[in-house]
Amino acid sequence: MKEEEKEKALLVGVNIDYKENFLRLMDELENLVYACDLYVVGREIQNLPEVNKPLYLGKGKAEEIAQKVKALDIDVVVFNNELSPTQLRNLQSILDCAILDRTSLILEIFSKRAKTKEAKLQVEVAKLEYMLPRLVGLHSSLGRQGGGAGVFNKGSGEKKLELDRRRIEDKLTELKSELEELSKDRETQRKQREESEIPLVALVGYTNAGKSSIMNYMIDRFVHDENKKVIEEDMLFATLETSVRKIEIENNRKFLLSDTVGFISELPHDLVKAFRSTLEEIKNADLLIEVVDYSDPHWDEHINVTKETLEKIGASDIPIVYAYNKSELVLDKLPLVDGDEIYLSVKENRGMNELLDLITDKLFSNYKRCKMRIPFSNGSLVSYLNEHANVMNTEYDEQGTILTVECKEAQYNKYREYVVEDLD
Ligand SMILES: Nc1nc2c(ncn2[C@@H]2O[C@H](COP(=O)(O)OP(=O)(O)OP(=O)(O)O)[C@@H](O)[C@H]2O)c(=O)[nH]1
Ligand SMILES: [Mg+2]
Repeated sequence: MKEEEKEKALLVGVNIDYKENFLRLMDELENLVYACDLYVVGREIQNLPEVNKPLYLGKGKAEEIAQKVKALDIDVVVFNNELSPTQLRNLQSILDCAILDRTSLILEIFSKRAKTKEAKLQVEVAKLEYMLPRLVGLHSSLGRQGGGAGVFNKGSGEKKLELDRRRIEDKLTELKSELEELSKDRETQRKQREESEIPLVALVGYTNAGKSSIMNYMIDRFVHDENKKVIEEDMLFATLETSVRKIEIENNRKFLLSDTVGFISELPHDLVKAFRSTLEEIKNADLLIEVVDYSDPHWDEHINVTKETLEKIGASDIPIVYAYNKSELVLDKLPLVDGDEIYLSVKENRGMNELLDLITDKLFSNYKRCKMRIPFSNGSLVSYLNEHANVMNTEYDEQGTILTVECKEAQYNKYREYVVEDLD
């Protein structure tokens, strides 16, 4: 979309007690606004010792902004925090234009990007949950496609409140049960995966860090199927769904790799709740690859946010490998490996072998390596092991198939009778 065609947005933030990371959050808000296809015309910042409860801002400041909205013909005012229902209502009557807060902005982006049925449902649930307590302030309509929150409608302030709480609640119940059905399918898939005993590795991290780029690198190198590739793009929240791919590297070693939604500071609670089943994939991983955009001066903040989000979804006990990506922009010497941390660049294909070494080391170091001789009469075990363990070599003698295999301890114990040589 051309800039002049975009709706015009004014950013507003209250800096309480001169918070250190305030400007960073405002910059991030600006990126979110761009990701929402709006055009930023300016920023208004007020320093306050605390938020003015009924109005978020001071009254004078709010009126000043209202004049600016008129003078500059601004379509939407975007607030840096989540507004309470009262604040939203009061601001609406003073500003008389569309209002978004950080939460509804993120919801709006998610709703534009959602492609799969599940993602669409999840976003819609989160939007309705957000709307419910704010009905009076929003003057919204459910009639728009996808049940949009309607906060975008210019002049929506004059619109009559068309929706009652009851209708939203009914709709929520309906959507949630649809989601429940979908998440059952996902659960079945997950069980099958678990039974397959192939380890699951999940890419996690802040939005735009390069998770999908790493996923695509692995697909290019090991899957050789363009159709299996995922979207990677220079914008916040390019990925909204979970994709899982089976990656088979040398020695017949294999693992499942999942790529999913990125995190951001103050990710709306309702959204995290609604995306529970999408994020579930992370919870079940054997290993996390946390991708960090090391060229971003605030990379350490991003690590904190990721840590908090992982805690929220119950995934904080899983071992992590840190992949400091985009390092070519800030470091001369690449790659650099330091324990479980690696500085690399997917874009320049530097450090990817080292990353794979780290992953395989983490995944398979406690596997048992041995040679098994399996009688020809038990051909099904040979295929089982090929599917569910890492068969590194296959030979035959007159008594049966001899597999050089790397497998879980449980598998080793179960098929011990066939072991002819331990290799560890
Ligand atoms: N300079 C540089 N850019 C990179 C590198 N890796 C990825 N990128 C770029 O970073 C942007 C984001 O990459 P993605 O892979 O889509 O990031 P993501 O973590 O999946 O992002 P979300 O899905 O939005 O959470 C893209 O424009 C990539 O081309 C790298 O090593 N160096
Ligand atoms: Mg992505």
